[in-house]
Order: sequence, then structure tokens, then C-alpha cells
Amino acid sequence: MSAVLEQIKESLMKGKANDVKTLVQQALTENIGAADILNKGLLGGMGIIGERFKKNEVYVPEVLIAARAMKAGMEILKPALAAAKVEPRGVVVIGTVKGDLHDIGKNLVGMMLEGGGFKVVDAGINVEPSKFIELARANNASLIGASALLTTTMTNMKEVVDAVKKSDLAGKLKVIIGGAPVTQAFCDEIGADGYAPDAASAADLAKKLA
Ligand code: B1M
Repeated sequence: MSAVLEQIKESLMKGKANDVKTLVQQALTENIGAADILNKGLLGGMGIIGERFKKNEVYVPEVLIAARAMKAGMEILKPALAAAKVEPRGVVVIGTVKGDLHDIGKNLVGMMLEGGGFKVVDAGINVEPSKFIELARANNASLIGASALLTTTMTNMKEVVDAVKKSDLAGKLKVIIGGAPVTQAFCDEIGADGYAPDAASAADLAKKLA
């Protein structure tokens, strides 16, 4: 792999946003393809951070600064990606379910999904099932990612799953769920398409399902 792509990966993992910007610009000047800069440089670094996060080798702050560096690099790379017609892996609508205002974990999931090459539409907090579906339809999404942090609101995830199943998007739109009280057993019980215990696993799951 070219030296500059290796440097992008390393700088992203260290969260050095300004260096990432400069290096992405340098890679473009060296005529390295936008898809390679994205996949081997930026996503390469974010993928490693995700794996380390899953193993508890790095924690939330490191993921946040790596995601910030990823965003900085993307700002420079976006026009080149558009020109090269590099499409995102898919669109995911994420949100915290009705009645629930916790958004730190949901935001982290959004960052890891972006780091995994997805376009993320953030529905915010306290999201009604109909809002998830409306945004999924408007953005041609293939996945909904629902987060809940309360035992009293995780039950609202079933409403999201049921609303998708009753809609015209049934079969095309999948629902993945997560959050501290959520388990695989709960996912099976409500018939969601997948459960992930943490943000990096959510991005892996989305790649499998999208
Ligand atoms: Co709240 N709160 N809170 N709170 N709060 C908890 C969740 C609680 C466990 C604290 C406690 O009692 N020990 C408890 C829930 C108990 C329960 O139901 N079992 C609780 C409570 C009770 C409440 C209130 C009811 C308190 C009150 O008012 N009496 C109230 C509810 C408000 C509401 O939502 N309607 C409330 C309010 C708040 C604050 C507003 C003060 C604040 C939220 C700020 C914000 O989010 N902007 C807050 C906070 C910060 C917490 C704790 C301390 C931290 C949550 C957090 O951000 N963790 C929390 C206690 C704790 O967890 N130690 C607590 C860090 C975050 C990175 O982790 O969100 O778990 P987490 O996300 C992880 C994974 O779960 C997973 O990936 C993330 C990272 O890897 N994940 C997904 C998350 N979403 C996913 C989606 C996926 C896949 C994976 O796929 C789509």
C-alpha cells in the first residue's frame, strides 16, 4: 500500500484530524484514486479502531477523536468521491426509540457506521416508529438502527419492528437494535433482524445485512 495511505490510516487512528486532512489532500495530488483513499486509508483506520474498541483496547474518547479525524478527511475527499461516483455501502436511519432521550451510544453507532462506509441519517432521540419509516422511505434506506437505554423503552423497539413489517417496505427494510439493556434473546423475541452489543459490532452487522 502507498506510503501516504498508510500515513492516513495511522493519523486517523491517533485522531490527528489536521494531519488526516493534509494527507488526504496529498494523496489526491499524487493521483491516488478516491475509492482507495476511502477504503484503504480512512476506512482502514476506522476498521482497526472498531476492532480495538470491541476488545476494550481503546475506549469511547479514542473512538470519538478517530471519528472526528475521519470526518475531517471526508470533507476533503467528498468532492473526489462524488466525481468518481463512489457510492456509500447503503443508507441507515438511526435513532433512539420513543420515550428515550439517551443519545451518546446511538451517536457512537452512527460514527462507526459512517466509518464503515454507510450514509447515516440521524433521526435523533424519542423517535416514533412512523418517523423511522418516513425517513427510511425518503432516503431509500435499507436499514433502521434503533437504540434504547431504558428497560421501559426497549419494548418500543417491537413497535418499530412491527411497523416495518406492516409497511410496504417489509422485506426490503431491516431493523437492527442495540443499547445497554438489549440482548440477542430480546432481539429474537421481537423479531428484529439483528442485535449488536456495541458500536463497532453494529457496523459489522450492518455490512452483513445491507
Ligand atoms: Co440515564 N439511565 N436516565 N441519563 N443514563 C441509564 C441508562 C441507567 C442505567 C442509569 C442507572 O440507573 N444506573 C438508567 C436506566 C435503568 C434501566 O432502565 N435499566 C437510567 C435512567 C433511569 C435515566 C432516567 C429515567 C433518570 C431519571 O430521570 N430518573 C432518565 C431517562 C430520560 C429518558 O430517556 N426519558 C435518564 C436521563 C439521562 C441523562 C439525560 C441525564 C443522560 C443522557 C445524556 C445523553 O445521552 N445525551 C443519562 C446518562 C448519561 C446515563 C448513563 C449514565 C450513561 C449512558 C451512556 O451514554 N453510556 C447510564 C448509566 C450507564 O450506562 N452507566 C444511564 C455510554 C454509551 C457509549 O453507552 O449508550 O450503552 P451505551 O451505548 C453502547 C452500547 O449499548 C451500544 O453501543 C454503544 C457503544 O458501544 N449501543 C448500540 C447503543 N445503541 C445501539 C444501537 C445498536 C447497536 C449497539 O444498533 C442500532
